[in-house]
Amino acid sequence: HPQQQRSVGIIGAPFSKGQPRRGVDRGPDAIRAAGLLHGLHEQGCAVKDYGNLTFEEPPDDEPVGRVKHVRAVGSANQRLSEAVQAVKLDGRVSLMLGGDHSLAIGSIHGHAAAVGQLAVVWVDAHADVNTPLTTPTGNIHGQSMSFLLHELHSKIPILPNFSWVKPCVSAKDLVYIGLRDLDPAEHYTLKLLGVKLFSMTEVDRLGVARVMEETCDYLCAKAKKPIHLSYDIDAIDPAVTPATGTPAVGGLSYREGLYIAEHLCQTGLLSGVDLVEVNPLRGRTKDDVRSTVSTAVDLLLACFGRLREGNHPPDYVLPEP
Ligand code: 4U7
Ligand code: MN
Ligand code: MN
Ligand code: MN
Repeated sequence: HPQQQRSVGIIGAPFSKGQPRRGVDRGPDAIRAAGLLHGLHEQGCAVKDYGNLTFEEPPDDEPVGRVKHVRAVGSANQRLSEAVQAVKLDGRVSLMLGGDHSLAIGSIHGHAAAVGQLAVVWVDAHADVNTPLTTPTGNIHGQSMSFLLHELHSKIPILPNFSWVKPCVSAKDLVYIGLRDLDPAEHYTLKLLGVKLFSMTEVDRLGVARVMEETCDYLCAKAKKPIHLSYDIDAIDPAVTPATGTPAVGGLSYREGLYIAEHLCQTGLLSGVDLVEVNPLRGRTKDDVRSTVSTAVDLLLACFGRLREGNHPPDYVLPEP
């Protein structure tokens, strides 16, 4: 495969109110500071950085039932959805740097609003499919997919600042990879809807190469829909990426994580990417943070064409003596 010129639009989303720990809002700047743009340029991507979004703090954002910061999460995601739509209308692959994983609501909503039906690949230790009525924690970063799935529409209560959210993903167009920490209601839901999933058990059984082959066969069975990749850094083992809010032992290796990104890039169908839950204030040491952030950058470079076998520009010629 000759490498094609990829056009990327970066949106920073320094938002943390989908979960309780401070610091995840520093993810976008940490990932930029670790050389993301330089790396993308170097591998021949046309990059436009749309900068960081700013978010309002709605007054009196009291919990609604168990759910925390509903109004802030709702309005932040509405902004993000519009920003993603603008990137797609500019003809670029949208790259959303989080921020917590509640941001997938706006990112996927905006992506679908711009391009139509999507295939979603959700790489995460967690399924993030609690509804506002099943959430054990009240944190919306554990509920994002429930707002997006057509099949769960009737289970979602009316929430302030969420009226703009319309479900846009069918259960058959969703694949999970890396799962290992699900709540009972989430497991019930995924079985009820027949969602395709490759938990860490399947990664162990099949190996990552077969997981990716089966993922793409499954998603491309009928039509080649644009792919939205939502990558939670906690999918990777916390030995490699400890600086995250909800680490879970027994995760993907660095190599498995990269393979997923390389394979999805090679489909030529990647149209939107999220990289979320990098929290530079977590982790015990500076090296913990460095390793987490540089892994995030490596995953993203792989999403946009970097191969471990090496790359060269399409017009490369050997110098004549
Ligand atoms: B992340 C949890 F209860 N399931 O709902 C919840 F264990 O975006 C965790 O994947 C969610 O990091 C983790 O709060 C959300 C919990
Ligand atoms: Mn997540
Ligand atoms: Mn997670
Ligand atoms: Mn997490």
